[in-house]
Amino acid sequence: MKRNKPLFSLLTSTLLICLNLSTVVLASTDAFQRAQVGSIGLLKDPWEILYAPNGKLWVTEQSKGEVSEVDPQTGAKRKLLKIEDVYPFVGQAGLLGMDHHPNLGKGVNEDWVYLTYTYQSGDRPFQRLVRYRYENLNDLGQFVDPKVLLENLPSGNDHISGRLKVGPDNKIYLTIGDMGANQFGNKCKPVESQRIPSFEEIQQQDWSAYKGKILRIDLDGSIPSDNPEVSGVRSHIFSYGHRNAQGLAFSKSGYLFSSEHGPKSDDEVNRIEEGMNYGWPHIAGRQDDQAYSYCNWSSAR
Ligand SMILES: [Ca+2]
Repeated sequence: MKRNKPLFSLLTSTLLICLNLSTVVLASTDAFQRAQVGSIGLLKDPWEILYAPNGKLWVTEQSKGEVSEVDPQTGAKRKLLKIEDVYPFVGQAGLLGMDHHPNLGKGVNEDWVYLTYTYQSGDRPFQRLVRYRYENLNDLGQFVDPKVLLENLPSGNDHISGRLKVGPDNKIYLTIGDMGANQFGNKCKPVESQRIPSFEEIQQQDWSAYKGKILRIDLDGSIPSDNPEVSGVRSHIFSYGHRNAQGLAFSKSGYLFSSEHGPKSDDEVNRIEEGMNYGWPHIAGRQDDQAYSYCNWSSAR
């Protein structure tokens, strides 16, 4: 949690220590320290950063389609994976979220890493969920044996979201945004965050209604049998009415939280519960009488 302290107090409680040319640590009486890992330019456009079981950082670089291991002490960087068919579509597309199975490295043959990225099919971008196996030979790990779990998911050039977490229930949670519909270059496309897929769409594996949703996915890509029914239809959808939920985290007690970008205001942190509607595009932030009103430009085509 960020604590607000007067600037003067913060300055007087901090001590700048230079460890070496590439590392600067800002020590303070606070519980947090800030350090620069490696040189400027070490990473191009990092999108997901997580701790691997060996204490190294695993980082996705969005436009390069690469996953690297970075030593948080020295900044040494080593490539683990390059995904060749990542589609560097303009805007927010590319290699996005990543998480690993909680049992990775525990010797129980569940050394799985999950990633989501944009690819091209025909002339359109889509999002894909893939699984790799982490193989550790002589302390030099690599990602091998790719397997596509789910594809033809909505993608685009804006508000793709793409945050991915493996929950304590061993399900994959994946955020999919509203694709920036109803604004800027996408102003003629309607926001579909409230659209619920029909039974027939799900039967036909048509995932086009997944825009503006948080998905809950079995580890093999299928629809969990205990997912909520929304308007009578069970699908990968766990919650809906989202704009651009780029943050996803589980608390120690198992609650799922998500941060979400608002329309120039009303950024949100939500506790995500199954089957719930989080309001977009009819409500931004709290439901109140403040300035936000939904102007559906796409309906004026
Ligand atoms: Ca909302």
